[in-house]
Amino acid sequence: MYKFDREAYDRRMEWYRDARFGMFIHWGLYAIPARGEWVRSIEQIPKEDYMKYFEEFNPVDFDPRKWAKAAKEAGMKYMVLTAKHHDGFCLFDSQYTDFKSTNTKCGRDLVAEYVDAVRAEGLKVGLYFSLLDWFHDDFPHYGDRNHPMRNNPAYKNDDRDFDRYLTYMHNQVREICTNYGKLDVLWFDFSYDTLRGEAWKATELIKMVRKLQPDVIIDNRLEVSGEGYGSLAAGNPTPYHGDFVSPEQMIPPNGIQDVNGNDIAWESCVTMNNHWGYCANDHFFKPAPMLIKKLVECVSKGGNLLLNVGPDARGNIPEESIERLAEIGKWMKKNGESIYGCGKAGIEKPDFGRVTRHGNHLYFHVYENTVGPLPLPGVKKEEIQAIRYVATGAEIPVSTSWVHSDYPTMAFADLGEDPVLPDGVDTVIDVILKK
Ligand code: H79
Repeated sequence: MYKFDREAYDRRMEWYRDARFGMFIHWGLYAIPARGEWVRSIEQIPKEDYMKYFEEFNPVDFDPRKWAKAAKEAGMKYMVLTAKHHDGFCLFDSQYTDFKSTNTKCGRDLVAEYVDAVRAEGLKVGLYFSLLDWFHDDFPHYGDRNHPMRNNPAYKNDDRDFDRYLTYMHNQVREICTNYGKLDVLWFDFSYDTLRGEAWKATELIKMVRKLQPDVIIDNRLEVSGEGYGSLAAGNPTPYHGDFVSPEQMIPPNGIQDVNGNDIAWESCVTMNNHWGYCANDHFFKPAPMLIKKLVECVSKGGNLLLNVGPDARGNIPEESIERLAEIGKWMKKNGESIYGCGKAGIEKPDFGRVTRHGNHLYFHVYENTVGPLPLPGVKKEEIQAIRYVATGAEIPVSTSWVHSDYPTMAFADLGEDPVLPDGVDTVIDVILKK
């Protein structure tokens, strides 16, 4: 019988809850076709044809120190790199396959260089590992709804040995948990149809992972895909429940609660444009102020944001992403206090923006000017010790204006003439409550 160890859980989750902001990196052979990481499946490309990217792969600009610096400068506290995505190509030197970066022109163990670089910048190290493997002959082909060969009867599943695939998959997980030092996050992706939980021999897998990496934080996708909450939320935790819920390309409207109504840990993974892997023709990047608002939204709902970049075939993070990371970083330097270690405010969301909280500090993110003094819903005048701008520490008076004499208990802040631009994220105020 599995028993959920709340104490061990809270201990290993502490840094992760405080961090709030991480970088996701989708990178592999698919950077060469440059149509996203699902290209082999979407275009139903046979293995032989996909091999041309393996022959070509040579990321001459690969420099994970640059990636880690960009993440750190953006105010991110952890990074998660696709050690292997669904196409099965390994960025690490696996002894169980030839389909790996060390066998390409580049000849390097890219995961090894990555983990060193991330640690050198003082960030937490995460690896993504795909449960699907479209390269492995024993993974379901024909009839599997995600597989590139799903419609081709020449790839019937009859003589496949899925157990052999599981041995392979478990062996590779052992490798990444053994050969790259202490891992902070392990991001499995993903379960679907009958392929979930014990179909992956998940109890055995997790037992091994926990033995090798006792404190690693694991997502919930050994039992669900992006839309599911998993067994921890359902109140009947399996041994492989994972440590956080992993909504994909969405921010949960009210955060995420378990069956008892208690808030639980989650992390939204979100792309900057509309693809995870590098996509040459996707220039629709969310503007930096929008990304900052998404981060604030996650924190105000008690979650993390894992923001993705997709480096190109040479190993460079796209210029659009670099620009946005820098702009976010500028904001984080000034206002990070309202993000790190913060969570739900526990008060109603105001019309003009959002609120995060750390202890007796309520951080009001003011996205647009109010007409008249700024209402602080849920805050009484007599509770306030002081109000300060987060960026400068400058004092903000509690309003004494007659215009809100109808609100004897709710406090208002007097921002005076300070203009907030319609797209603004630069007005963050700290309402310090008396202890
Ligand atoms: O690694 C990223 C994705 O490749 C993987 N998880 C994130 C973190 C993933 N995203 N979605 N899915 C897995 C589920 C499958 C979605 C699909 Fe589709 C819808 C596959 C085919 C249609 C999205 C749209 C992917 C290709 C087109």
